[in-house]
Amino acid sequence: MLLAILYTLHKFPYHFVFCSLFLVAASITQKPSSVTVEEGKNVSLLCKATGQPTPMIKWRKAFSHMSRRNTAVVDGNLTIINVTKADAGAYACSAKNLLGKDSAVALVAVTDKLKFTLFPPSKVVATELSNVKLDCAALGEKELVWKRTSQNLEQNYALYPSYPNGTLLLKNVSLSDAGSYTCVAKNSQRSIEATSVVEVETPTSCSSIKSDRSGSSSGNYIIDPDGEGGVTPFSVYCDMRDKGGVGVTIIGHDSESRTYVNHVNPGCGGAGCYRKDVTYTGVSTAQLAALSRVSQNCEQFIKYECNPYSPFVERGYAWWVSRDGTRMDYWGGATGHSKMCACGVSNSCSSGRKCNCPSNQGWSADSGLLTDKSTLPVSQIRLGDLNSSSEEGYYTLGKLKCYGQA
Ligand SMILES: [Ca+2]
Ligand SMILES: [Ca+2]
Repeated sequence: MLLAILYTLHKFPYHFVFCSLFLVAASITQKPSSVTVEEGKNVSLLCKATGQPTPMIKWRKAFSHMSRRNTAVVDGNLTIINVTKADAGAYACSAKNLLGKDSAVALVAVTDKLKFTLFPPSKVVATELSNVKLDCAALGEKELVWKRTSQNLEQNYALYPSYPNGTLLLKNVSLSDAGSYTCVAKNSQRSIEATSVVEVETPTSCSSIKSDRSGSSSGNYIIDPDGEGGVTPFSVYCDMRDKGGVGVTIIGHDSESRTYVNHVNPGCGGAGCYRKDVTYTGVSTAQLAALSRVSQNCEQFIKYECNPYSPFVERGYAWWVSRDGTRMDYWGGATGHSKMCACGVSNSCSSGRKCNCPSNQGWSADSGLLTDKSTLPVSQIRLGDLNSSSEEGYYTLGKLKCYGQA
């Protein structure tokens, strides 16, 4: 009988055999697919076969022995648990019965366990216009992208790293760049995430701009000395070369030119009869006070040139008014000494007194820097008296300069 079957098999197509004898050679109906699997995970390779009699399914690994430690074959499917690099390779499934044999091969590639090797900082506080670098590196990743979540945007969107190692560079950040940035590392099966919250602040002064970005050039910038809330941000000129390049905030005003006063204009009598209010360009007193608080130093140049007959600070005929409205009875360079000018402090006045003005030797001048940042800037200049043809002078008030970080 068996001989007859074998003879028939040899001579006729299988379908004929199936039809006539219900015997069929083993044939694989589901071939295993090649897979990439992460180290530590489990993987199953499927293999199904038909045939009569029911084929036996066996697995083997090409070019090496299949580990018995972490593999199992159940219902013809091969499962490898807790995959290691050593499990990578080609796996062959073979189905066999007495009428024949069929086989199929699948490749198992093993990748490193997906994990971050470098996390981005969880929070970054950046000054406007500075660059923000968010580092991120992962092992076992197939792709690394950054996802942006902004308060102003409805949808997240992907940003590709600026550097091959996964670092995202945000250049010249503005307030709209504030938000969450999520580094997403993916392999073929899953992804992992790490998030950085970026806060963007307006710089507090030109010195803060310079310390954040040493290469900043002189020009107009927006600053907000007291940060969020409080006074509104305002525009200033930053001189990035003055004072050793520390970054000097400069505020101009409407009384910068050297101004002549005499008996015609203003032509007034009495101590401090002439008053000149000083208006700072586009800046409120509160904003100036905030700037002085965050600055290590503030200064303002002040000068008076007088003829021999004009009474001055020493006799209480001239003074300046602080930003909060207080009368200040000293002149530039005297750092608060009552009724004094710079030459009075150094004991070098031409008159031999506390100020050069007025001098019986002709025209003279008193000048110097006001440096008490708690009282600056000058809000008003008071001069007098100027009602006779012999009384005349010129006053000059410099821009407010603040520098250094308090
Ligand atoms: Ca503010
Ligand atoms: Ca007079």
